[in-house]
Amino acid sequence: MNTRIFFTGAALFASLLAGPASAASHARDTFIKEQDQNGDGVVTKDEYAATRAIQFNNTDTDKNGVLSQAEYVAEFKARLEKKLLASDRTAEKKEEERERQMRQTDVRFHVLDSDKSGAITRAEFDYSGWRMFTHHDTNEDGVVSAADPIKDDQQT
Ligand SMILES: [Ca+2]
Ligand SMILES: [Ca+2]
Ligand SMILES: [Ca+2]
Repeated sequence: MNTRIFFTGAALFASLLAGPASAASHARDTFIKEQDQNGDGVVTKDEYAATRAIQFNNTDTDKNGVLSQAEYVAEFKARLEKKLLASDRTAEKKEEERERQMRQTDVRFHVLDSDKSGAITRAEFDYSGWRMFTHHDTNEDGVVSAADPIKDDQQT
């Protein structure tokens, strides 16, 4: 197996899932900020599994056990609108950002829906989540923290 190709592919996949990071904060730090529930700066596997489960259940608004594209997009849009509300960018810039992000969200949905069934199952959701976790846990100690060295291919 060609590990270099694997890591490049994994990084691409993870950056697609994580979405664009602002210049000021790195994708790893954004990940920690969003997933660190007890605020100790460290994301453990248990903590991550717990927040992912909550996120899945909150997104699955009709509670049928899978995420439709509409549910997935709605969940992301709600978070995006909150971020845009807090941003001091002009209305025009916000609209540009909204359009760009929503396009990317559609792309992400189809990446996550790996068997192209039209919905994200819990297994597909968990798989992408662990891909992201291991992507950020570069020192492979089972937690994501500031101690994880940032790889060159993670700069986006
Ligand atoms: Ca934590
Ligand atoms: Ca659903
Ligand atoms: Ca680590």
